[in-house]
Amino acid sequence: MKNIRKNVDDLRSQIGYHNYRYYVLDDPEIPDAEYDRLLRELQSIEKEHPELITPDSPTQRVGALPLKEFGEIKHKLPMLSLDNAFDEQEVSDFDRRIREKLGLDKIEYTAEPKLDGLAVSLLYENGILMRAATRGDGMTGEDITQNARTVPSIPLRLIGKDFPKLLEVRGEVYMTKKGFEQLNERAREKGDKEFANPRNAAAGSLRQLDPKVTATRPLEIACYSIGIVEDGKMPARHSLILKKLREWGLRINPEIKTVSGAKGCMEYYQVIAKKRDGLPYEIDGVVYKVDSIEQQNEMGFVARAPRWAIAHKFPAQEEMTVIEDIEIQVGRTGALTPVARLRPVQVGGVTVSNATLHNEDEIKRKDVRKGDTVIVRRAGDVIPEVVSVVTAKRPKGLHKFEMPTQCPVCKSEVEKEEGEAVVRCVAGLYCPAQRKEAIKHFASRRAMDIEGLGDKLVDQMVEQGLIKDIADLYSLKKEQIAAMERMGEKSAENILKALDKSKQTTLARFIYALGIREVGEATAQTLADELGSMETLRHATEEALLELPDIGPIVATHIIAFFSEKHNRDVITKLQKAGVHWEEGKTTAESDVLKGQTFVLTGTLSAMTRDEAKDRLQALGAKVTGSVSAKTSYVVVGTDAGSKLAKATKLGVSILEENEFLKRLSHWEK
Ligand code: I6G
Repeated sequence: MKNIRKNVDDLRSQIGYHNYRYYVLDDPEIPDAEYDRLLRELQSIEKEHPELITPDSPTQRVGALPLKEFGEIKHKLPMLSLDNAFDEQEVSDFDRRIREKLGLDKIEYTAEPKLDGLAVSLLYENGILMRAATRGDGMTGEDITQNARTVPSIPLRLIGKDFPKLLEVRGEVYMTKKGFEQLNERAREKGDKEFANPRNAAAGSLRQLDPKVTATRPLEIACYSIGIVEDGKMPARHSLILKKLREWGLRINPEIKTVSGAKGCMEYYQVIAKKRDGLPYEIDGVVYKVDSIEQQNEMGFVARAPRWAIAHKFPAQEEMTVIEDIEIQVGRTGALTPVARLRPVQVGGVTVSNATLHNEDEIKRKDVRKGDTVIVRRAGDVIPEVVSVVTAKRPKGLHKFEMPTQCPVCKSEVEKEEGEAVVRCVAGLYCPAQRKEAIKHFASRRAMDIEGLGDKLVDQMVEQGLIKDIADLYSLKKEQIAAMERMGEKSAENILKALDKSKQTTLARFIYALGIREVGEATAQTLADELGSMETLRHATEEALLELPDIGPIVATHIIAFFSEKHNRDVITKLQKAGVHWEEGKTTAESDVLKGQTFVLTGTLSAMTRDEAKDRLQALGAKVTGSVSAKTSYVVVGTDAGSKLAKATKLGVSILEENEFLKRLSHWEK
């Protein structure tokens, strides 16, 4: 029996250690299968010897019965809130107040991202998790002990020996963006209600009466401070306390940094703001805390917030407004996209008056109606979207939205392909909306690069019947262009020059410019490199296309469909007759030093734009794509690289920082 007890203790320590490697250090030592084996071994011994089961055993995370309601827990020390700063001035004022009160010139702060989750308190007695509570009203929270036990990154037992006998740890329980997407996808599949955002999903999951439900939710914790401490010593600086917590197996945020003065705080804010979209979790600001605990004590508290900490919030990304209308836009490929015309509202410092509603399924799922009050969200550079309807504010008598059964522009039929959410106008280039978009794409910088031929000009030319297809561009007369709104003789001349210049192009650009569905720049480059001429592409069979690298059945089908239309073949001939030409031959690259190598560019480069870098790499025979996969040869990273860098690291893809990239580029170009 003694041996069995020892074996059980051993297994628990090993599992605890591997949990620590995985969740805290983010550096697992053993494969998942080996971890599962250890856990199964422990489970099997505990099954034979139930008397050896203890509440802190890693097998006991889930098991408690559903509750009728949560019990209450009175916090031994109140769980305070934080004051907010909304701009640099308020951060400066915060720093000045502290310097003045302490009579110091410079203050050291610990800065960390403010995660958008739910604040919790974890109480460890002799290193064992005894109790977990929500913040509640700051004085009394809900007893969520059984639910907290199911969160894998919350240790049931601390590592080491030097922790205080009683230790309260505070932190944020949150859901990653990916976990949230997956949870909502599952909900969608089952027809359940989806969560509006990761914060609600985390709060809803942690406040489930049945711990078995919580256990299925992808929750994580980041610890950020301590509460009550008895019988034990803690370091004298906040940053060192966090380091200690980490040693004991508690997860802290990897972005935490100690900075100096208000200037250091602002710099940190800028760095995190730039990283924000690439972080795997949502944050709504950063928190600065005076690092010295002695200084914190001297500062004390005001009302319910410490004077030694502040949350520097990012501008709100979500606001409420009213949908004044729902319009349908027809895109280049005929896709009908419903767009909400909004009562203009400031979101994160930008006026938003339009938001995408994606497609018919999304509108139905959210039940968005004209006249509804809605939450709009703007994140990073992406198009603002309608997140949800505030149903409590819905006026009586609003009609459900119906997707049109005809193209709103050309009145042709619309169709929905099997398995697709998108409804499309079937008229192709006969539809003026698709024609406009096709011409804009043809003229765009990465395609034929016709400088000065902007969207508004193309709209007018199509509306006035001046151009019916892309080839008509090359027979435009100066007077015709000059007669357009906001155009004159000089600008018309410039456009004619730009049109003339665009006639000399490359096969890859030309293929891309045609706007064949699913044929982006990288695919166009492959087709040009591999097939070498327009003639070969025009006559390529599906089998021949499928032989080419990275061309799958969907792309192949679209290419075949494009060339089977007489209209498309005629336009190409017309363009060639107008003088559009390129050098034919198996590769458009000037050299093949990098043939077979695939690059991804991410972040901001200082020596050149990403487009320039792309052109130079392509000239060396490399392929440049937008997403990282195991097949990527190199990821070139500039400043503020986000998720692509993270993915490259995870997949073990070679990373080239700008300096190294420039060195190699000049070597390859020699
Ligand atoms: O609500 C909070 C979020 C994050 C906090 C907090 C925090 O530190 C990163 N820190 C304190 C001291 C408090 N609330 C009261």
